[in-house]
Amino acid sequence: MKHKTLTQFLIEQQRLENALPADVRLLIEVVARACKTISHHVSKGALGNVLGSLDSSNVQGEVQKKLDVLSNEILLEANEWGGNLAAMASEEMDSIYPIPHAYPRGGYLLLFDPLDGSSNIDVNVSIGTIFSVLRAPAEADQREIEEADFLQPGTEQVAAGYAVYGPQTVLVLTVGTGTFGFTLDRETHSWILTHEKISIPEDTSEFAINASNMRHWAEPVRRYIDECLAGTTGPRERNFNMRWVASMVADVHRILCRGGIFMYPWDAREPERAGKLRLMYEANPMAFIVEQAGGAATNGTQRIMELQPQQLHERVSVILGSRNEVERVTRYHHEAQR
Ligand code: P6P
Repeated sequence: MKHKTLTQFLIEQQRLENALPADVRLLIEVVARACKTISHHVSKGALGNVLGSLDSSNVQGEVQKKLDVLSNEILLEANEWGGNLAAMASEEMDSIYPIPHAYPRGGYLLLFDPLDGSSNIDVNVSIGTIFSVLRAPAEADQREIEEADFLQPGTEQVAAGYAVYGPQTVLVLTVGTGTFGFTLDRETHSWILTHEKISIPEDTSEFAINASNMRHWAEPVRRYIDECLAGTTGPRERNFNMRWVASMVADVHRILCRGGIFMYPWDAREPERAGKLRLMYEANPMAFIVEQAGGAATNGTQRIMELQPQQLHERVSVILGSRNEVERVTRYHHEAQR
């Protein structure tokens, strides 16, 4: 069977679904090529002198891994010259990165977490790159791009995707016409369509949460997980399984492949923080990908993609995956508010 490459898929999306402006197609091709380079460095591990931490921290105050910084640089250098972007933003950079005046400026904004799951880098567990594409406001054409131009709800995304660097390197992508997966063929170095129109089962018996935080959870989360743990002896009348990779990309990929619910909810450890994960370049792109695959994504009470961002690096509570389970957890939150 002739395999369809990412390039052929994107051209067809442009032609058949009219879903893809040429600038966005170029952007996705360039990001995908950068992910190939990141995959190469990740797979070299200790042989490539890329493991371990730097003595620097990112805007989140987290110690930066060598691969975090390298991956960020790869994405910046790959995307700054193309003429399709006005600016970029990254988990690894305090402020936005306007396209240098040496290059032509385009009409899109690219946001990314260059290497998500950093705690797993040095122990050979799957990690990934997450990205989101927004339009630059038209009125910004005549002025410098500002951080406020990025603060758009997730419903404004024109594309989103991730690359998971695991036993296979897989690129998962949506441009609003469904969610598709491409496996990197390491012999031809091509992205090959291997997951056509991914669909998340509406029901699941598998939850993903960091259970060590149990005593800090809000009541609705505690209620939901307690019911799962009660299994056939409780109100759900069936047993549940648990997975927690501590790499959002790996957990979300499993859910896209076989269903499940992923939860990183608000907890009382830092009550003023809405959650751990970042809205603009983790939760929003993953929510777009999951919704396009028939799943759901809320912060416990609201659809994540409808949240109005207030800050570039703001955090959010994340409940996403199989629609019926996400709706149940969200219902428990609404019941607790009454
Ligand atoms: P914890 C990785 O650092 C990350 O941002 C997500 O990819 C992952 O789901 C979460 O944090 C893991 O957090 O608290 O379990 O280490």
